[in-house]
Amino acid sequence: MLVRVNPEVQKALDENRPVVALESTIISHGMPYPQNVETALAVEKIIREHGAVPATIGIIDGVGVVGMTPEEIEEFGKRKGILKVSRRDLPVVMSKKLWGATTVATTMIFAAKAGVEVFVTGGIGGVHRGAQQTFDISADLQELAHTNVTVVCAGAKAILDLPLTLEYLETFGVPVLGYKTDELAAFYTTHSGLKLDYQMDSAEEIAAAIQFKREMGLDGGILISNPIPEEYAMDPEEMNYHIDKAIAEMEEKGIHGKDSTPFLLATIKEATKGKSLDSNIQLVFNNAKVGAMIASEYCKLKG
Ligand code: PSU
Ligand code: MN
Repeated sequence: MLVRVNPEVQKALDENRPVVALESTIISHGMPYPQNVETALAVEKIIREHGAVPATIGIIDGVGVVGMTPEEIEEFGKRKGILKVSRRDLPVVMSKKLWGATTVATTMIFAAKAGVEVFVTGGIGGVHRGAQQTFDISADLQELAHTNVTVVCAGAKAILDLPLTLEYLETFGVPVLGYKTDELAAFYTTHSGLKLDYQMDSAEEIAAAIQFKREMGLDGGILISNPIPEEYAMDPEEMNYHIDKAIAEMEEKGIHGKDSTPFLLATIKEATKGKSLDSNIQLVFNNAKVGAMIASEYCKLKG
């Protein structure tokens, strides 16, 4: 078996009711226990309250699970040694029947396989600062280029080179739509200073754009940039200070490849004494609301 779809999720899909996919790297590598499990379960609740069925995705004994049970989510939050699995890791983790946390890229892969159009996360991977030398560009961006899933995020962290990330997405034909703003969101902060070409003011407008992309056969994802609510946003100057320090420490320690993102996230979390964790949780909640609304509108258009 390659993919196991939760019966409740399958039933919703069969009846053209809204489903929202969620990733598991944010659980196993993005937040500490027990906040990771509490957040994952609270996000699912918000999605239900907004009329959609949540489908948290992860790999259990080599099988892609679309719609983990609360017990499975709890286990994901606690268990040691769960691998961070992006596209290139997938064949090995499946053949060895391991547990794996799905990144944005692999969550998109399983969501698309199951027929889930909308996926909610916190931040996506992107072009890292210094990528001109290191070639460190997240596989998330290539997945957005090719796989038919709409990803709702709060932009990307300034650990990345945001202008280059936008250039990359443009080259690969990925629409980036600002929800109620025409500025790219920067995860902890509302403002990135980067202008987006398109502002969308309702879930209905976004659903229509998704439908045209699908009907035209323009394969690939759509990225929705939904800024963190102002009251939970962090001070950009303080964040940039911590980010620069974390990047310097990473270079000093020679950390690279798939360990870069988790290292930077953990270091920044330490440096802000958990303040960043609160923001992180709130922005995911906010994305869950918007994602459920988009999934609902898209079902109406299809139906
Ligand atoms: N950015 C965040 N939080 C995260 C991640 C990124 O702010 O948890 C995770 C996501 O799962 C994303 C992955 O898909 O890191 C990107 O890792 P990499 O840069 O190695 O592709
Ligand atoms: Mn990388």
